[in-house]
Amino acid sequence: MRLDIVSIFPEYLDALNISLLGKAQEIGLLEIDIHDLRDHTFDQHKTVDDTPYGGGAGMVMKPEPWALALEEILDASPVEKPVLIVPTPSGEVFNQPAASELADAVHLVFACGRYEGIDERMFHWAHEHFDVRLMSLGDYVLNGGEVAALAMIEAIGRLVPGVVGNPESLVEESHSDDGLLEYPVYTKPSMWREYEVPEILLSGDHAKIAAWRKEQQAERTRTRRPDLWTKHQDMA
Ligand code: 6GU
Repeated sequence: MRLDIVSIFPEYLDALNISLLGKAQEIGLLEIDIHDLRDHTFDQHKTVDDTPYGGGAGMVMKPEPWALALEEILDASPVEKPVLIVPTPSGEVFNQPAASELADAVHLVFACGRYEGIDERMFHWAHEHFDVRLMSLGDYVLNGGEVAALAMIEAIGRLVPGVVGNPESLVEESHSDDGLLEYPVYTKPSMWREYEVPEILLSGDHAKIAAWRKEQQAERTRTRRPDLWTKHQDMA
């Protein structure tokens, strides 16, 4: 999978070079390129924003540097119409099904905006060249799209075949198919600071252990995420 990210703070994306995604790049499963939006400006101050028409607080990102940066990426794209993800709190919710769908893409481009957003005309232009997806991590506000892009890229990247060494670790996890949260896990020692591991996990009875874990998942989901619990019950 190929990923291009455009930002005025390219250093934010340095984290993509460590751990699992860093390794995935080394072995050629992911090709990630970071682009500095300011490289597509021509004035002394590398201006990327201006005051909003109609007034109001904050600054708006100018459309031209975005179009130039994205055109350069389009020219090198392996596909006709890449996916353009624009992280924004006013987008559709990014969740595990979205990550799973996007993990099938050949080329993803992230446009990380700052300030009060990007001039709306950039989106009209972008729709002609990209499959544009405005996506939000949830109902809270970050200062810009960089941290959100990091989160989305990690969620998507780990679903690309080969990125996670043991594909079984993708199966039994929160927000996977059954819609339940993960069960609690324990490791050695069996007694730690007077806290014991639940006896059933030491029993060797795999059917009982599986049943106990399911109960734990149900109880956790019911108490922590009543919204998911309702959905899970509707599924059954
Ligand atoms: Cl995707 N971007 C920003 N700026 N804030 C957010 C977000 C995204 N998701 C939640 N809050």
